[in-house]
Amino acid sequence: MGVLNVTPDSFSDAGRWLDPAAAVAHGMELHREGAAILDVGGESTRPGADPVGAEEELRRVAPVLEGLRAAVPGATLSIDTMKAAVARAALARGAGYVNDVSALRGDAAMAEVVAEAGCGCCLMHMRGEPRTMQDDPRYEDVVDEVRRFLEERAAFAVARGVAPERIHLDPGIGFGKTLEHNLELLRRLDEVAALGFPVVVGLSRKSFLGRLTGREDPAQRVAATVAANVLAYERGAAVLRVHDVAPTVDALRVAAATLPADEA
Ligand code: HH2
Repeated sequence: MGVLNVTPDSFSDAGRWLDPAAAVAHGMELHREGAAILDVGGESTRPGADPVGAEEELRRVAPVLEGLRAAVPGATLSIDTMKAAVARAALARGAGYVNDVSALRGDAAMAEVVAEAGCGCCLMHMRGEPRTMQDDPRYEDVVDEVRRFLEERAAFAVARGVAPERIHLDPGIGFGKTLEHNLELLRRLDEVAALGFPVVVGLSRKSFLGRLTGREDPAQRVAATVAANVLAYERGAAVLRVHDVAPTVDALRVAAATLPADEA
């Protein structure tokens, strides 16, 4: 899954793809490099980010979705949003996947939109909301809590009519978690995968990798990102959400070739 942020304030690529033509060209490149899914977002969820209204969010993403739908018919277009109105408008423009970091809690109408469309969706764990989520997060056992939360959200989605085979789960690396929480989730990712739903992991260029490597500039965290993604893959991740598709694809080719045949 390639990241395409159409935002002025995302943590690693703020403002780079605000021009729709540049965003579409970047999405085409990510697809050419091997991204099967293009995740288009119009609202930053970085820690401390201010919320954006649905109208502005849609104004940012609509031309990009339309452009990508025409330019890369083979890609699945994902809309990264917590708002049902934005998801509905994105689905009408050819998106086939809803990436909701609130796991259907942010907007009461979201479950119905996903169920009616019959599209894929990603339900992610987040403690609190982006503005406050990094204020001293604490867990008894982070993996256990995340696993229970995701299990409950998947059951909620199914009860609202979302087909179980369309559901992906995401532990929400960096969303209301300390460095140690993120590492514990990656160490024990197999416990999340054991829920039986495909697992999405979004760790690309995130600040915990900066803490581990001393790299302050997110663009300098590509090697750290690739290493962590290979480990996530080996522990059962099915979808890797990344800014840097080409090095990830190379690394996964090598990782897949070295796994036992029935696990690759
Ligand atoms: N992380 C971000 C945004 N959306 N979605 C899922 N499913 N999982 C994630 O880990 C995830 C996500 C944050 O990263 P990014 O999009 O690069 O930054 P921003 O939210 O500042 O736009």
